[in-house]
Amino acid sequence: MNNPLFSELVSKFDINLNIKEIAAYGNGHINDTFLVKTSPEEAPDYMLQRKNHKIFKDVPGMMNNIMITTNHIRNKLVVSGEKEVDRKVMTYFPAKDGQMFVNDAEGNYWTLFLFIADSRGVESIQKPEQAFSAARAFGHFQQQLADLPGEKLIETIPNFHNGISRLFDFQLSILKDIAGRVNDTQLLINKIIDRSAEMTSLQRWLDDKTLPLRITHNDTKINNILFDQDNNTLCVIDLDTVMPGSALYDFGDAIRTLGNTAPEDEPDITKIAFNREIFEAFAQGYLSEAKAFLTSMEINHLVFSCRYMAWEQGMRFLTDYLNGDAYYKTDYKGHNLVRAKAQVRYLEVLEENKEVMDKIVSES
Ligand code: ADP
Ligand code: GN1
Ligand code: MG
Repeated sequence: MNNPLFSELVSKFDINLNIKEIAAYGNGHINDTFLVKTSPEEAPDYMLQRKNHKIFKDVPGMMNNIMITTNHIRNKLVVSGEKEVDRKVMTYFPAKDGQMFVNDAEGNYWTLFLFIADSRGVESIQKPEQAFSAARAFGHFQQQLADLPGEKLIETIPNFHNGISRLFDFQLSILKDIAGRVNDTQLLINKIIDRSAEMTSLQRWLDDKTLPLRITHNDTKINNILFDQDNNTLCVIDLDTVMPGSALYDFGDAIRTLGNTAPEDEPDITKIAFNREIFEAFAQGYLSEAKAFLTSMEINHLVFSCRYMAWEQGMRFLTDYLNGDAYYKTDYKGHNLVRAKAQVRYLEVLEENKEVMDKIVSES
């Protein structure tokens, strides 16, 4: 695909590129990502990404967050003598007008960043060693940001992981029932509501400061980390949701995809089981980095956080289904319902494995 519109957008960035080809890339649920291949062959490639401004309502603020975060990490990498800085942190490029994005005629926001060569994102992990290094990378990312004052960052999506406000939105979608889907999903709705008193406690602990607010990634799905060809982790990507949050969100969200033997949208829920080995490796890798700065309250709730994130995500998918599929990209009719059912089943699986998970964390 060599759409002249894309080339024109790229030309507005403050960088001279010899474009060979621009093609759609990746399978994120939110943004639209394109790989900009350049010539000669050995020249770096880039990614052109349309940020979803319906979801991220303040794209300039979000890009400011990303620049503060990446500059902070970059400085640390330079000071530590890292040789491959541009492979260990994302590099965004400014437009010719100095802004970190370019607007098109329809008011969309486009950004340009360096494509990290010889890297790959994965949708699932089979090897415990890979889970260990992914966990270390997420833990290390939190640690790199531990001394960055949180008030510098905006909330790119307000109340993103706030269980109380997510529950409110869910209840609103049930009341409105705009797509007429409540009747058929009542059982699933009940499973979520039944757990709400326990699950909303995470937000209450943040509100009363029993849990500390840190700078967290907030979207630690396994495909938001890049590996090299030898399965070493390179870089944490998809920084749109980096903002103040709980360390528990990042641990729990990673286990949401990693601890599950099936994909998050598995239609056959009998395939959903707990991947004990991967969980163990992840807990060990994460704690090898994070034990140094986590409070005992956080460590004691790592297992709870896995259930919390599955509950929250199941509720978010179901809310979107009830709202007529307005938020997540879907591949087929009913995709969000399949996702919601799979998350709730995974939540039950996590409940069944609570003791074994507690034991692993206490021994890690
Ligand atoms: P989304 O928010 O839609 O998930 P991402 O920012 O995660 O979008 O990008 C989509 C995919 O593009 C990622 O899963 C990853 O495979 C790839 N990707 C993103 N950033 C880079 C990068 N800097 N270098 C190489 N690949 C990348
Ligand atoms: C979205 O952008 P992506 O695909 O990495 C979502 C996450 C969800 C995830 C579920 C900004 O992540 O919160 O956990 O889908 N991102 C946003 O797969 O809502
Ligand atoms: Mg992503």
